[in-house]
Amino acid sequence: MQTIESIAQKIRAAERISPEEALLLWHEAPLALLGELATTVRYRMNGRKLFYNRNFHIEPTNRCVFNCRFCSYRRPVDSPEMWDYSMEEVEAIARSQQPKGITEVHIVGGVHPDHGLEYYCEMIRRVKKILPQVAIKAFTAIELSYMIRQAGLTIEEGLQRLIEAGMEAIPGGGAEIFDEEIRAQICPEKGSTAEWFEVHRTAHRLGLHTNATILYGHIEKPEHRINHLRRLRDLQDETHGLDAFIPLKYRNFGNSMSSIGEVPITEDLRMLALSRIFLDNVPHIKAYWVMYGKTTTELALAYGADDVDGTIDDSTKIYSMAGAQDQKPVMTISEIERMAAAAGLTAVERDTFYHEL
Ligand code: V47
Repeated sequence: MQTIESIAQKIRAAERISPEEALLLWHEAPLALLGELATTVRYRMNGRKLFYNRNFHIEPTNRCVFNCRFCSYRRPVDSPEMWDYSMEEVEAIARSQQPKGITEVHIVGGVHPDHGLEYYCEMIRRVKKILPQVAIKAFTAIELSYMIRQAGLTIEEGLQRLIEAGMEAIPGGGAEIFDEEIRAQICPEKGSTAEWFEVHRTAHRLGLHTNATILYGHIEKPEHRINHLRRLRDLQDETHGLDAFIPLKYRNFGNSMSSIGEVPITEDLRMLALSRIFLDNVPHIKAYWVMYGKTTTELALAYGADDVDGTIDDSTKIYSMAGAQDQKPVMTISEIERMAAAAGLTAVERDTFYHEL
């Protein structure tokens, strides 16, 4: 019979664990042991480096054809809180970042009913013209799938056009939870799990690097989380195109699932540690500080995370609207360096592709 100690030995010996073993760890391993094992794997894969980048977000609109139950960001077209930036406003945001040594812009927003593929190619071209040195990581797989299908193209043809316009990487959003039954309850209209995988698999074939996320801490159970990780590990065995995995904790302010509440920090740490242990083929685990807040992010560094995302410069609203502590999210390089030092790590600036700068 399998014991926690025999599974721990496998992890220490760099052997892969099964979904059943991961589930046993989830339910029965002491949190401190998970921290120790995740840290062993993290040192093996990333040494004592803590990665970060200089980045900002552009969120062109919060109009969306979908109405995900967990989303605090979407607004209907007639709401005074709805925004839909013009191309000139997007350009002005890009221009405001010119002097800051930024290396990445992350562009995501709602799935707008009227803006098509060509509109977004034009947006990428204009941002790239203003910030030629900056890598464009743009659009969740769900936004991409929608705009490409609306244009009557295959995913491959649509991605090719975006790549020609200047898109260089795809963020991990839109994954939510891959289990189809849970997904149908929290985001019934949204693009499917199969669509998410089709976009990422095709992107990897075309040479794009992508990230993956999970939205956890709502109505799903530990087995759904492990199954989500298992599907990603299988994809990565096949394509090797995922750079980072980002567990996203469900934040409950201002959306129609608010009554569910939020899971405790101990569960965040379990999620991070099991992600690091299970995804033995994904190089980086990102503790997205904007979503966790800075204190939990610091704890995350003892549970497998080797990346905290970036400086952000108060450019994203998705999490402040969902109840995150930092209503104006900004992280300075010296804050990141202090956080790294407190964890016995060295802060390393990276670009979008994890080249050290
Ligand atoms: O897909 C929306 C999530 C995601 C809530 O790839 C929520 O580097 C919690 O994917 N509570 C978009 N989460 C953000 C995202 C992301 C963020 C940072 C870095 C990267 C990357 C990707 O935000 C959505 C959804 O899963 N989300 N509402 C909420 N109330």
